[in-house]
Amino acid sequence: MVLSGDDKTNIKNAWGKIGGHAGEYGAEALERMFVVYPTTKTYFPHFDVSHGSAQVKAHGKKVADALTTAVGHLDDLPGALSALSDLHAHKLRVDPVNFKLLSHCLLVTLANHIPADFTPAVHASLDKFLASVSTVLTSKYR
Ligand code: HNI
Repeated sequence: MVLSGDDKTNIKNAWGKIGGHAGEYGAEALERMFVVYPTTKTYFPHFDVSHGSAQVKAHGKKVADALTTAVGHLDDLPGALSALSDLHAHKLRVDPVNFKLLSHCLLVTLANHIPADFTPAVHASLDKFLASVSTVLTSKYR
């Protein structure tokens, strides 16, 4: 998956629109994932996944911060996400299909919050971005 110059511009612009809401949106995406795809909860047996959970809010912020880091390193996602890649592959062992589910929920969340900016072209660029991040986070499985 190669991000074009236009993709990079679209991704940075869209992320810029999120401003200080990244953590909140990350938590909303997680909540959507847990509600819509309940099997994803099996990775979080130690979490309170109910609506408004402080754990989900805190984890949403972590995920969003990692994505912010990724947006800042679009030319070197493997380098920027190396430690997270080790964690997801070697320790957490999250099945790669789940990354598509979270990515979808992130897109739905963004579409709801920045509808005017969520054009088809921006949607496509964000989809490529999340697919690229997911590829990196699942690249050390084998
Ligand atoms: Ni993920 C921990 C980022 C997808 C299950 N995950 C993290 C952390 C970050 C993170 C950041 C915290 C690391 C730390 O504490 O050092 N995860 C991301 C990103 C994506 C992603 C950017 C994809 C866009 N993770 C997923 C998916 C699942 C998942 C799809 C499973 C459905 N992640 C976890 C689990 C933890 C985790 C489980 C540990 C949580 C905890 O605190 O115990």
